[in-house]
Amino acid sequence: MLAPRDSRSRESHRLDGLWRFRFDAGGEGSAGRWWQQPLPGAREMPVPASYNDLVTDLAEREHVGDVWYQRDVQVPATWPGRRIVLRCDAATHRATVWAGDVEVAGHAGGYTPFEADITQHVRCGEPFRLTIRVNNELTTATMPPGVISAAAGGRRTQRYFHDFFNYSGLHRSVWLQATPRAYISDVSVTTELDLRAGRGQVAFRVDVTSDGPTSVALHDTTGAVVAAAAGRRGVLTVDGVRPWQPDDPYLYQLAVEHGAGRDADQYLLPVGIRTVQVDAASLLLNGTPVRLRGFGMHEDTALRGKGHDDARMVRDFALLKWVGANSFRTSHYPYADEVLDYADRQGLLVIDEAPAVGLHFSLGHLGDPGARTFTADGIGERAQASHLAAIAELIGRDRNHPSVVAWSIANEPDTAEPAARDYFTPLVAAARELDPSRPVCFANVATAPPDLDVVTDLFDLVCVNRYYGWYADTGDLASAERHLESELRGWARHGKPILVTEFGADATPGLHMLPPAVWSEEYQAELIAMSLRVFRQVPEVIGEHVWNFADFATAQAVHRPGGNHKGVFTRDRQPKAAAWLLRELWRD
Ligand code: BDP
Repeated sequence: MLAPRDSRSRESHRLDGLWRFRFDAGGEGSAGRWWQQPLPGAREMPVPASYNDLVTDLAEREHVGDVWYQRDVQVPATWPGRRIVLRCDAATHRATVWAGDVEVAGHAGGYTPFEADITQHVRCGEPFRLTIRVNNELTTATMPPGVISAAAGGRRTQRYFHDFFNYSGLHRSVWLQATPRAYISDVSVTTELDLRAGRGQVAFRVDVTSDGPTSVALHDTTGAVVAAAAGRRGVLTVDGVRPWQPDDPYLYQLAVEHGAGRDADQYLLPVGIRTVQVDAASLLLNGTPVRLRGFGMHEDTALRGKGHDDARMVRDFALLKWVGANSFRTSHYPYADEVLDYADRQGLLVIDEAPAVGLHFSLGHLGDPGARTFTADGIGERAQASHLAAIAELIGRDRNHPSVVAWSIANEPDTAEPAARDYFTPLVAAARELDPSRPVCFANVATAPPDLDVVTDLFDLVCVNRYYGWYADTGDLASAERHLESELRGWARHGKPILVTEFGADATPGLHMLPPAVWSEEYQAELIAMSLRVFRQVPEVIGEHVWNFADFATAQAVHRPGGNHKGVFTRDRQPKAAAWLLRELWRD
């Protein structure tokens, strides 16, 4: 799906701000057809934001079920004859949308956009009532999964198997857009490089909704056309190419035109020309081995929760650069479009992850000992269908970003369970078919070491999350060092690049201990230093992503005081001791 980008023929307005809002624990709104009137008993709530940390009542903060958002939207008087589209960047986790009295869209999946053509349901120059019902229930049919049970007082509680708070609401912008009636519905590009010849190639495919001429022109940053072609498919050759690379994230602009005269549509797509390949145990960017330094992150801040915030994003990227990181994983769901666009411009490398987390019903404090995951009533066919849709939406949204170097299709599934193989085989095949140009990976869990894991051979990279020195060998870094190295050598037998996608320790900011002990800033720093030492001993290890970039909110749990404190930055984005250490170790 094409992101909103204004052009000669396209105009878009963010509908951000305060909306009318109401909780609906009993599901009265659907029966009472709340979309047909100004929302009864409404308060105001900001969009984009999670609503959870803006309320003062626990039942509301941890509400399970529907909430309603509503506002009036003025349609510009200048839009007659245009196609008018309503787009929602993220409604977590499921939404139904009404324009006036008419239901125009429904969508499942909390971190990817959806849109509706509302041309027939609105009048130019007049306002209409926009209503969005958002539901945050997680079940064994959703990604991520969860289980709902009844609690005292008729309240329902939501259990889930992932370690971040189930923030809910309209987390990203809602848009009103206008395009020509006959329009460009999709564009995809893949790029190749012949560095010796100084030549790049951009293979393009354009989908349109009507007959008529289609053409593309690639512009450099001065606006000069460096290559052009007619038609909906083809390959542009760029002589004297300036490749996209982390220290020079050069972006061309592909101008796609469809149709003729006043009604022609134009879509403008930033394009970075670069290649990504796996060669034996190396990850090659533009033909050269690249070592990944960075973090698993979260979209998480005080008050806004998972609401997208440009201010947070700019600070996060400034800290990534300050600490010497070159990459991050969008753990554990697709991040806002704005983040991927910014990564393209900043030269950060991204492992882009599907929202498939918590597919492990016996894991640690979140699971039940001995529980099986991949069963008909558990993560079975319904979950697999949602997972497949989530992968398709992730790749459909992000495949044109040069910053994205791999797809991660799950975090810590129980891949020691034999049934995991049948579950994952079609998902990996689908990811490859949707995008043959990037490696596919998943983040392996500690309970599925090399001798128990049943799926790793299906993937291109070996990504492992390991907590030696924290959940295992707690407080004993000498044993942790031995065990970490020995396990990584076990993974090296696959002959593929190994990326350690998680390792780390909680640290309470301001807690200092000599000798270092768990929860102190010193222990977190020492564990990270030890881990980096080990990674440098194992040639197949091509990168390290510390867990986590910053402290973040989780569900209430006895060992999560105010959340997870494995951040090397605090939740308000200030450095702990480990951040200073990484800055020493990572900066070239
Ligand atoms: C891993 C998960 C991550 C958790 C982390 C932890 O992938 O989401 O937050 O452990 O326990 O199991 O801190």
